[in-house]
Amino acid sequence: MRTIMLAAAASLALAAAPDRAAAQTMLAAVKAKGYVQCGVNTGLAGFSQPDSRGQWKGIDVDLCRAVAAAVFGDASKVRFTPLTAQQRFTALQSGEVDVLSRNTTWTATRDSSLGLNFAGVIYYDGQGFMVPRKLGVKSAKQLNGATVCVQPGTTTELNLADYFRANGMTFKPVVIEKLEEVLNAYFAGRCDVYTTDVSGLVAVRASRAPNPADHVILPEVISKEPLGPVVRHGDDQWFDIVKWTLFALLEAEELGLSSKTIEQNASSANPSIQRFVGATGDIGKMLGLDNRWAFNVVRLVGNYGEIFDANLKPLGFDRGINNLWTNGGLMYAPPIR
Ligand SMILES: N[C@@H](CCC(=O)N[C@@H](CS)C(=O)NCC(=O)O)C(=O)O
Repeated sequence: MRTIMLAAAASLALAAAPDRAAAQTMLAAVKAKGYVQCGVNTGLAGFSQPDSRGQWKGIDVDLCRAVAAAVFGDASKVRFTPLTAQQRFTALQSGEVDVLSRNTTWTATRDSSLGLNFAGVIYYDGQGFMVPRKLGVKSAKQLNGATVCVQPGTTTELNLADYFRANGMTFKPVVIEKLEEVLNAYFAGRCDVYTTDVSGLVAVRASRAPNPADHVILPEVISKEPLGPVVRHGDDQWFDIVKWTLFALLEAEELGLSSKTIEQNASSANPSIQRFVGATGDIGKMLGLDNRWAFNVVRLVGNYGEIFDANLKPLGFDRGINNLWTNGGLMYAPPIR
């Protein structure tokens, strides 16, 4: 009896083995092709947008570059796939991209039934409304009957309906997939209101409005929009790599390590810094990476504060709740040990 059961277990193990052997890990696949394929926004200032030389810039882009730095010790080993809100999840599910880093809100549905894992939060946001100043609107509560421009496949569309229903108001949605076209519609006056994440409103007003002062962002923030990088279900090691790369950006800021100082500080006696730069411990190895993974992230891309200041500060963003927890914000990395 025992022999039969053992034999049965062995044949089961044998049957399962070819599958396991055939399935290449994400890390192995990324290393084999030589770059990280990263899904980004089609063009949102401060988050991901090509500059005049065609170089992608923004905090979401820098997260992709940081993953490349962690994996390859080279932040340039990354390619970008611009995706609309509606295209993004299919692109990740189908394997067209290895990571999606595109102002995407962490929700229960996306994290479960869409087959995805959120690696954390790179920017805590909330949804708001922008209106032309000349309408004289002071509060979202005055928007009853308004025509509202919105992009499909977003949490924005869902929150918009909830908010108007909850406040006993009606609205006429103008739903347009492409960012360029939805903005053209709003700036041409085809809608009274443009709604998206407040970060999107600030970025769009600063970078696309013919005259930014002609538009006001209303005071109401109607939702929670924790934005962060996403991977597919099914490869925990890759999930860990993206998650800890994001944490490394935060931890570096907390430890006072920046792209400018990390080489000098690498010899610091501080045990947390020693572990961070890979002088002690085997954190990199545990992730399947070089022990200098986090050192490379900061040396080549910077810490979270540097990335924020380079990309978002010039557009008028302040740190607010995106400050480190030690400065009264929500940004907090678990211990790298
Ligand atoms: N955070 C929301 C909204 C994300 C979103 O797609 N926002 C629009 C408006 S700012 C956008 O980024 N559009 C750019 C594009 O379609 O490329 C979500 O995850 O659903």
